[in-house]
Amino acid sequence: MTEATHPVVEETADGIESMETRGAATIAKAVADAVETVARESSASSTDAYLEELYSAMATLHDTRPTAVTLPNTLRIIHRALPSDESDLETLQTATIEAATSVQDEIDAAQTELGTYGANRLRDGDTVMVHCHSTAVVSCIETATDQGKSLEVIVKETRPRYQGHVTASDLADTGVAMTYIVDSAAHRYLDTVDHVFVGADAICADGSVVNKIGTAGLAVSATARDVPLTVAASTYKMDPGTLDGSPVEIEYRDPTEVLDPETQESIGNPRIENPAFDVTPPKYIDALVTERGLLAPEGVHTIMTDRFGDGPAIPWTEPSR
Ligand code: RUB
Repeated sequence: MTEATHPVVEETADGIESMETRGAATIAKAVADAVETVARESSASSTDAYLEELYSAMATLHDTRPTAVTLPNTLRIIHRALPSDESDLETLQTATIEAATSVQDEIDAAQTELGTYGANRLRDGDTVMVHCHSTAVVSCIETATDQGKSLEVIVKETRPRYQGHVTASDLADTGVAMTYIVDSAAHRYLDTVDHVFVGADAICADGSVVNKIGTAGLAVSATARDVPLTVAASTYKMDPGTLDGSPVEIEYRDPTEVLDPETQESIGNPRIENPAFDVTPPKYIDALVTERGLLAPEGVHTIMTDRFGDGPAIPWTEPSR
C-alpha cells in the first residue's frame, strides 16, 4: 500500500522548484527538515509502509532541482544512517529523525567554521567582489567584520534572478560598505578588488566548481587581473557522482525569467536559453574554504573519497533494504 505524501513534502518541493527556497545550503536544510517531519508525523503501521513513505518523499524532494548536490547528499547521509531491515518501526523513525536533525546541525556548524577560515583570508581594508547569494560567503564576510576588519563589498546584481539583492540585504546588517554593480561591469571593477568570493552548488572530483551562471567568466576575469578567487563551500558540496568523470547536470530554467514573451516577440522572437549554473575549472580557483580548513582544488579528490568514498552514487532511490 502506498502511503499518502505528507503535505510538507509538496510544500518543500514547490518552494525549491519556485526558488522561494534557494541556495545550496538552504535547500539542503529544507530537505532535511521535510524528511524529519515525514518521519515524526508518519502514521505508517509497518516498517515496509514507513520506508515506502520515506523513499517516496525522498524521491519527490530529489527531483526538484538538479544541480545543487547538497540535495542528494543530504538524502544520502540520512539514508546511510538508517539501521538494518530488521529494525522495528520506532527504531527506524527515531534514526531518521536523528539523522535529519544532525545533518541540519552539521550544515550550520560547517557554515560557522568555514566562515572563520574565509575571514582569515581577508585583511582590514580589503575590497571583496561577490556573485549571487551564498550563505557561506556571507558567513565569511560577517566573521571578518566580527573580527574588527573594515571591508568594502562589491555586490554583483546576478541576472536574471537578482540574487545580489539578497546578498545586499544580508550584508546591510554587517555595516560593510557596499557597491552594487550590473554583472557586465565586473571586469572594470576588478582592478580595485583584493578578493573574489563565491559559493558553490557542487564541487567536482577534479576540483572544478559549479556555481551560479557568471561565476566562470568572473573567475577568468579575476585571474586576468591577478585577483584570487576563493570558493566558500563545505565538504558536503562535494559531488561523488563526478568520481567516475561524469559532469554535473546544469539546470536550464524557464526563458521567461530572462524575457517576458511580449518583449521576446517584439525583438524578433529569438530563442532564449537560461542556464542557471556554470563550471569554473580548477586553474581559476585560488582556494576553497571548507569547514575542514583551506583546500587547494587539487585536494578535493582525497577529501571526496574520504567522505563519500564508497562509490560514485548511493542509489537511495533503489534502496538496498
Ligand atoms: C545559488 C548559488 C549559490 C550557491 C551557494 O543559486 O549559486 O552561490 O548555491 O550558496 P540559486 P550557499 O539562487 O539558483 O539557488 O553558500 O548558500 O550554499
